[in-house]
Amino acid sequence: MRGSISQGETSMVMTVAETAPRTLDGLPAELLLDMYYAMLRARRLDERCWLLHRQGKIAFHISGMGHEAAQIGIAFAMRRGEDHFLPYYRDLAMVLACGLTSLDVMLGVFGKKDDPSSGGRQMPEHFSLRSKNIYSVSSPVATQVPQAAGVALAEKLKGGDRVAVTCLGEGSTNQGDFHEALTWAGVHQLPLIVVVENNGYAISVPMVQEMAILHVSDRAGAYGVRGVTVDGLDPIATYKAAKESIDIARAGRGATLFEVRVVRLTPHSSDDDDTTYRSKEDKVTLKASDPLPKFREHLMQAGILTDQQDTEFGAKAMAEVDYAHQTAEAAPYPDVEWGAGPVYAP
Ligand SMILES: Cc1ncc(C[n+]2csc(CCOP(=O)(O)OP(=O)(O)O)c2C)c(N)n1
Ligand SMILES: [Mg+2]
Repeated sequence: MRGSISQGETSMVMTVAETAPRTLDGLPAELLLDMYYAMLRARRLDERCWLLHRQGKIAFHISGMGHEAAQIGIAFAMRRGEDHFLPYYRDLAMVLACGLTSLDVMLGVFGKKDDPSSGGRQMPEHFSLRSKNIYSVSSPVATQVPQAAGVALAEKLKGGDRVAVTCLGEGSTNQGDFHEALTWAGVHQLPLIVVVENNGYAISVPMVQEMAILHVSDRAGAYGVRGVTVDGLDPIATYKAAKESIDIARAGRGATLFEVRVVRLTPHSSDDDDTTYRSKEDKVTLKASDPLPKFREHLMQAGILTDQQDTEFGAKAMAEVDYAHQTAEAAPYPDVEWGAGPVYAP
C-alpha cells in the first residue's frame, strides 16, 4: 500500500511505514510494537500449553491469559535481565520478556532434563533463570515477597542501583509473608516493587470474600510505602505507572505496592473447572475484556500496526512456538536419581 503521491514519482513515494505516526500516547511506535509482539508471543505459547495438556502430553498448566498487558507493561519498564525479578506462577509473559525463551518454558512444561529452571525437578511454571536474575518460583504463595525484600535490602546495602520486582495474586496478599515483607520495605525504604496482579479470584474465591477493601493498594499507607492501582488491561498505562514507581525505587526513594487490575481468562489451572463458580454471563464479559485484541485495535486505529504486520507477527510467534514445542517434546528426560534431587543444590 502506498501514500497519496503518484507511484510514478518513485523518489517521492512514501510507504505506510514512513508515514505512520511514530508515537502514541507519548511512547515510540517501536516500543509499542515490541510490547504488542511480546503479548502475542506469550499468548500463543500459553494456548499451545493448554492444547498439550488436553492431549495428555503434559501434566499441568497455569495460564497467564488476561494478565499479559500488565506483565508486559511492567517488564518493559524494568532493566530486563538486570533488575531482580521474583515471579509467580502466572508470569509467563513477564518471564519471556525478561529472558526465558519459549523453548526454555516448554522444556520446563515437559519436565525435561535441559529445563533451565530446575532440570525438570520443579512443577511447570516454576520459572527461574539465574543468568537473567529471575529467581525461582516456590509453590507456597507469597514466599517470594520477603525473599524480594531481602534481595532489595542486599542491593541497597551494597550501594547498587538495581531494583527488585516481585509479583503475586491478590488472594496471596492475605499471607503473613506479604505483611512482613511490606513492613520491611517501608522501614528500610527498599528499592522494591511489589506487584499484585488482581484478577478478582483466588481459585474459586471471589475478591469480596478475600478482603473487605476495594483495592489492595489501600493497604500501602499502613506500611509506609507508595500505593498505586492501575488498569492492567492497558499496557501503556501500566508501563507509565511502572516506570514512575521503578524510577522512584531506583533513586532510593522507596518501595511501591503496585496493584494491576487484570482478568483471568481461563480456569485457575488445568485442574480447575471454573464453570462451577463463574456464570456464562461472567465469561462473556471476561472475553470482551481480553487485553490482546484491545491493544491490537488501539495500535491499528492509530496507524501504528498494519494488518500485514500483524499477520507477520502471528506467523513469527507460531513458528517460535512450533519449534519450542517440537524440540522440547523430543528432548530427553532427566535420570530418575537427578529428578528426585533438591531444587537449589546441584
Ligand atoms: C501458602 C499456600 N496456601 C495455599 C496454596 C494453594 N493455592 C495455590 S494458588 C492459590 C490461589 C491464589 O490466588 P491469587 O493469589 O489471587 O493468585 P491467582 O492464582 O488468582 O493469580 C492457592 C490458594 C498455596 N500454593 N500456598
Ligand atoms: Mg487472584
